[in-house]
Parts: sequence; structure tokens; C-alpha cells
Amino acid sequence: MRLYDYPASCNCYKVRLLLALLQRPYERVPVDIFDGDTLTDEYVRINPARTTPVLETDDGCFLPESNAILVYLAAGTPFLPDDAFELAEVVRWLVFEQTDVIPTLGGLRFRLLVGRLTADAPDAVRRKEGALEVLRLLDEHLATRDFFVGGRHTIADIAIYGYTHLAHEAGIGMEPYANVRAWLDRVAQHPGYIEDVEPYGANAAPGAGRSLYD
Ligand SMILES: N[C@@H](CCC(=O)N[C@@H](CS)C(=O)NCC(=O)O)C(=O)O
Repeated sequence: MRLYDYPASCNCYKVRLLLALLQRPYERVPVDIFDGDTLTDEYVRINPARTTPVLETDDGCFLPESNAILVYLAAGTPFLPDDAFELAEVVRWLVFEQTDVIPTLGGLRFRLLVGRLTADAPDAVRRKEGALEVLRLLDEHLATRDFFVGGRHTIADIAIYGYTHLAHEAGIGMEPYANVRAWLDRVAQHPGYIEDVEPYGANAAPGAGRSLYD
């Protein structure tokens, strides 16, 4: 397997984390999304949406979308439940992560870290309000549970963990969210856990590189 991977992306990190937990060997193909690597004709054949991560399977198929990759890799393992209701709950959190966690927490962190927004900009304020609402909801869910679904570590946790564990880099104080903090510790204690998210490169600043964002 090959993983087309941008090291500062938490969408890519989610996949690397699951691969580590499953102890699956793979080749990492670095994609500098701010140096035009996703803008080539070759990359559009791999992923028409020009995003990372993409998994190339042992059969030579290309699978984009981080959470689809998580489902593919977790199938047949304890990280993806067999029970129909639990499976649907995992899907619920995978969807929530994409629609609610990423645009708020993830989008705010990226833009603040690379200087695309200042904390007082209206878009930053709007994203932060959304992030606080997301964290409130996550904290409430975790008040009575150790993990998001079925009382055990699944890809629902891995997906939500990706950007949530770096919420402080989005300028968010985690003090009010004790249940989320305890859950972050539980995820980090799982055998095989890794955390290898790298800082954004200087070319991620506005106008400094070539990407979908510029
Ligand atoms: N929904 C997609 C989002 C992927 C995405 O937006 N990836 C960003 C990095 S986090 C990217 O590769 N952007 C490409 C670019 O800016 O050229 C997923 O979960 O995989």
C-alpha cells in the first residue's frame, strides 16, 4: 500500500494513526500541497479532487477521502463494529467530523497557524464559535462514555481525534472540556499510538506557494 500524504495535515495523520495501530506496513509518498504537487495532471488521475490523503491499495486502486480510507483499513478489525447500529453510529461521527469539526477547529487552526486569518477577523470569530459548540457537544457525549461508539476505540475516535487533539493550536482553551481531555488521554494510551503531525511549511503562507488555496 502507498499513502499519498501531506505531513502537516490531520486528515493524513488520521490515516497514519490507524495504520500504526493496526501495524500495517505501507510506503509514504510525500505530497507538498503548497508546492503545486496536487495541481499536476498525474495527481488529478490519482484524485480528481486534488486533496490528500489518498491510499493506493495493494491492488493498485486509489482511494481518496480520509474517512473512507479509515473504513477500508478498519474493515474486519475491532476498529469498525459489525453491529448495524454501532456501525451507523460510527458513520454518524465520521460525517460529523467532516461537516462540523473540520470547518471549525481544523479550518481555524490552519488559517491562524499560516497567517491566512488573524484571531479577530470575522471569519476566525465565526469558526471559533463553531469550534466551541462542537467541543461542547463532544464533551457532553463523552460525559457518559469512554469512547464515541460501543465503549471501545473505533475509527470514530480516530477521526474526531485528528483535529481535536490540536484544538489549542486554533487558540482554544481546553480547560472547560474535562471529558474531552480525559478521552484524548485514553486515545493516546492505546498500544501503537503515534503523533507525528509536522508543522506547516513556510510555503503554506498566503501567496507563498501554489495550492488549491491560492
Ligand atoms: N474531505 C477530505 C479533505 C481533504 C483535504 O482537504 N485535504 C487537504 C489537506 S488537510 C489537501 O490536501 N488540500 C490540497 C490542496 O490544498 O492542494 C478528506 O477528509 O480527505
